[in-house]
Amino acid sequence: MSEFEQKVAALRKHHEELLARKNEPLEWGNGIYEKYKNPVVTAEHVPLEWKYDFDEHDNPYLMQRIMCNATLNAGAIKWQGKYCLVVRVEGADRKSYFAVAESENGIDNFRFWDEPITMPDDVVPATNVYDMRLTQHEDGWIYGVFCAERHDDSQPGDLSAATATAGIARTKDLKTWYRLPDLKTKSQQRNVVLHPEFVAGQYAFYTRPQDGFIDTGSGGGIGWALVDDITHAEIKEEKIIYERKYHTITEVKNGEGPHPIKTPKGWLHLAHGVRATADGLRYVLYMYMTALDDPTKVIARPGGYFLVPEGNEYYGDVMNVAFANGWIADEDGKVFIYYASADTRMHVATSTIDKLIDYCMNTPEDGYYTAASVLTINKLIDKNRKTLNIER
Ligand code: M1P
Repeated sequence: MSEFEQKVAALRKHHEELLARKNEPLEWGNGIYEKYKNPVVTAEHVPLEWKYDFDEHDNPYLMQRIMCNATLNAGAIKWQGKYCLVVRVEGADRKSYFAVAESENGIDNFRFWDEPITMPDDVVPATNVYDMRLTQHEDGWIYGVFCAERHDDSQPGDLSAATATAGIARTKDLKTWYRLPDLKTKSQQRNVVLHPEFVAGQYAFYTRPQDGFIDTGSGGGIGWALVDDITHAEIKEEKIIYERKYHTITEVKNGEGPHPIKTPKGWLHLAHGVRATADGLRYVLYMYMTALDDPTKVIARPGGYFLVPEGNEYYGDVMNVAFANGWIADEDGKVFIYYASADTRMHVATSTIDKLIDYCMNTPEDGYYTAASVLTINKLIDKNRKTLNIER
């Protein structure tokens, strides 16, 4: 074997060891979900053929020709019995693209399909696309709704000026995608999600109106809008269903995660909330529930965050960020929550429908004042005194 061939063999062995690595739940969580020891998809998981030129003549040093920066913010779907993530893969050139990684058990051994998704760009071309929410809609299509970013040409001197719009594509097999015109709205939009069912005979979207590319400004929170024609989707009226609030985890902004899961007790929602700190923005995940007969009516609003970056999850491209736009609910009630940490890598946390409903229904609401928080804690202490027969 030549030296080059030996290097290739060692590289492939190292890569295969990473892909085949078993994952284990971490001990001592919060009882609501279990986090796992290893991330499920990292930049190292990307197929070697996407990075290296294996022709010894052209690449004698076996260098990476196309480096990969991060794998994050994946949409998720159970597809033909496999747990599939449509991962936002970000290259060293800062461009994101979508690629499917699948696993048999949802917690380890994720492997990318041979090629990334070639998303048609036959509408107004976008500079960057990311954060796809997948929805198996009752109309029979699987939809991918994602952020399409373009330079804001109304500000020619500002190279950071951009616009965020919701791109829409659909597929029957996650391989061939058909692009539909972008969602037409009055404001910019990110974190737009398609509800899986028709509502009043129309397509329903969760939205996140925003004044600028980063700032939500007057955009009050997670919105909701109905659209009659998905092939020319236009939002005329939008109402806020989960508002931002002062001194909470959603003070700066919030956004719907994946589409909600239907349960006998209501729709289970996963979202992210953002607040400002001296060290920059902090992104955390939170949950809420809405009524089965009215997905805009909030029926459970557990206070505070549900999941935050911990330990190594803090570190990466954008520190202090937990973000989720994909989860999978199995027939047996197990739920796989896929979240990215620090805009860098993908993780899984597992729970069940019953536990998540219990969490939503029985976690005290935010009272919006310190005094209310202390009162809530004291109530629990008193209850425990009675339960445990402890004298005051
Ligand atoms: O960097 C954190 C996140 O920032 C944006 O989310 P939002 O629109 O809520 O601010 C997105 O760019 C997201 O991709 C990113 O993870």
